Amino acid sequence: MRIVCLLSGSGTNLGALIEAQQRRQLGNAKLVGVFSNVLDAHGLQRARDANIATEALSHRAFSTREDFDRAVIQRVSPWQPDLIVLAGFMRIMSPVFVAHYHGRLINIHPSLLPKYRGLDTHRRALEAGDTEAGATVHWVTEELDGGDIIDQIRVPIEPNDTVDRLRERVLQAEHVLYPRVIRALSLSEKAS
Ligand code: NHR
Ligand code: GAR
Repeated sequence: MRIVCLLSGSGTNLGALIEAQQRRQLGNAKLVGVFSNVLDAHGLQRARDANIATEALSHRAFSTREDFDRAVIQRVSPWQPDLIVLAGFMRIMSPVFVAHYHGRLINIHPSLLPKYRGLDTHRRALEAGDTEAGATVHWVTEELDGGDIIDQIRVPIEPNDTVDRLRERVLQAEHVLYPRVIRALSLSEKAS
């Protein structure tokens, strides 16, 4: 199963996937390409260090979301992905992109969906007085963070938590969850 990762920043989730692959813990999945909309994203360097092909294209160079999405498809399609994984990818994709990769596109989101779609999830969980937070892997549809849930991981919220501490604890949990989900998907697909 050929995996392409889209990211915008640090790429610690990509790092966890690379490590899982090196430990032979990613089932039949193989990372074949990494794309970023941020030209100097640290995640691109992680990919290069692991000898994974990279492409980058700034959304700022495009006047519409659809034009950007079509350009992303052009960069990504030569890699022939069976699965595209969003990992800290910060651009909402238009229906052009979602339809093209329908059923092959997943995201990791830092909340226990359906709670807290969108951004600023940790602050919202703390302000609500929640006792647990977590992360969710879901299929990507046109509805932001609204596609079917594949798997979740729960993280306790501690009495004197801050946004930064909670974010870090959820991120550590994501590094367990994402490799687990991708391994399971790769093993449930035939002829991968
Ligand atoms: N695209 C679609 N169509 N559907 C989803 O469910 C998506 C998606 C693209 C990304 C990740 C998501 C998250 O996990 C994701 C899910 C970006 C924003 C956002 O508001 C919101 C949610 C997510 C990703 N982005 C702003 C935008 O205008 C830019 C914000 C910024 O650059 O900092 O695209 O949370
Ligand atoms: C992760 O917590 C991920 O769930 C979140 O950004 C972080 C990326 O970390 N995604 C979003 O908020 C998407 N809007 P990473 O770059 O270190 O993998």
